[in-house]
Amino acid sequence: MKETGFRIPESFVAEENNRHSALMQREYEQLAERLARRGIDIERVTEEVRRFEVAVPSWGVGTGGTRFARFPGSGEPRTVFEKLVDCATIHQLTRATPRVSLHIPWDKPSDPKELKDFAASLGIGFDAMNSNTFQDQPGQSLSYKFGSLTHTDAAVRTMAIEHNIECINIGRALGSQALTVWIGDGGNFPGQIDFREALERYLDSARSIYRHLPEDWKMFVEYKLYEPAFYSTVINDWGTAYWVVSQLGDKALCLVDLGHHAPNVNIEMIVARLAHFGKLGGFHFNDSKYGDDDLDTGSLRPFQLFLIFHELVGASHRGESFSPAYMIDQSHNVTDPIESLMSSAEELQRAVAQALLVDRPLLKRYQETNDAIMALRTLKDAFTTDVTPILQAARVRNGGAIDPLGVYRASGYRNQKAHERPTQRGTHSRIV
Ligand SMILES: [Mn+2]
Repeated sequence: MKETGFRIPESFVAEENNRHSALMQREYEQLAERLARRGIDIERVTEEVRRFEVAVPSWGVGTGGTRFARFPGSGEPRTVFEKLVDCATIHQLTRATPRVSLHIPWDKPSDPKELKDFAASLGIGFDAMNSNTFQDQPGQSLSYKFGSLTHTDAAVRTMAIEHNIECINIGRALGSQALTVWIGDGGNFPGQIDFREALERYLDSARSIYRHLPEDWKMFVEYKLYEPAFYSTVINDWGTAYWVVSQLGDKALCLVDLGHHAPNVNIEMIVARLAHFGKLGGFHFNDSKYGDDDLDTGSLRPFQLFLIFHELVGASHRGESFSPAYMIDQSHNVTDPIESLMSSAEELQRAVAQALLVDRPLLKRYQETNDAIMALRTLKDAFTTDVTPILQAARVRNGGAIDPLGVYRASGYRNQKAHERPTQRGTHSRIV
């Protein structure tokens, strides 16, 4: 078994929790009283938050970078094993991230069984597999420069299909149950691509992958407005993705990456539509100011995140049987990636808790009487409630830290890793 190096001792987490537990308990009781006056049972909310889980991306624990440069931090993971140790630390303190979303070939295991056992020894598992046909790998016989699953050359399409099937096979060995497909295919000039034929080729290729999907697997089709194709992208929006997954079959679903839309797009309504149509597969969470997904989840638009979870809670109240896969997909350029991922998991739990506080019967009445201002007020009453004590209680009850960031910093984890991991070999950390 591979070495884990330094791990934060559980006794250290317990000691840190002890210092905060009296205050936490008092604030939890105060919030319980306030919520009870609104007819809300705090315990019901806390238990829901305890059940919320989000996957972290293997590529997210290294410093990302931009098109211009990458400034590595100290103690960055150099291997997939070291990445798993960092992911396990995030889960140890937050108890909200029990699975890792793996990227192939950046994190291709030489022995999937060994990697699975190592992850299990750390108390974590594997979420959706991510294929990569948007860049060429060393020694690759053909190039993806002009596309992959939609390439005009059938030989390139076959290579891309086979790579996706390889991802499924590795994922099966690891215990994963989903494949996320994102392609960069598209055109950079008007006239370069025949829009219709490119999409038809995508569907043909996707069908070949879908045929290899195990019975208990899902295939997520991820769309993105632009980049690297700056004029036209083949799978550019939710409508196109919806058409594709509808053609493929029941196991194919749409994946919503929050950063993959034009500015100001109403993402919460896209979420409502996909849930309505039974084709919402999952999320890549992040935040964005312009046209990319480089900001931490909830760092800029927490209200939008709340509105998305408000739609999800609404869908589950209607009894619709769906369980979206929640994953974080963000690049960390100036922060310690572990701190960013822990904070992002907490912001997601916060949005879940706030969404559970919405007085839905009241909102319904305001909608039916067309009272717009009171409808907004009903949402804002939930959104502006400080649910921090609920998040703290949920973490402690799950065995995590009251203050994950505080414990992480006090533990000296990063300094320990800086000693253990002295060399900086090419850590792949991009956004997809
Ligand atoms: Mn993504």
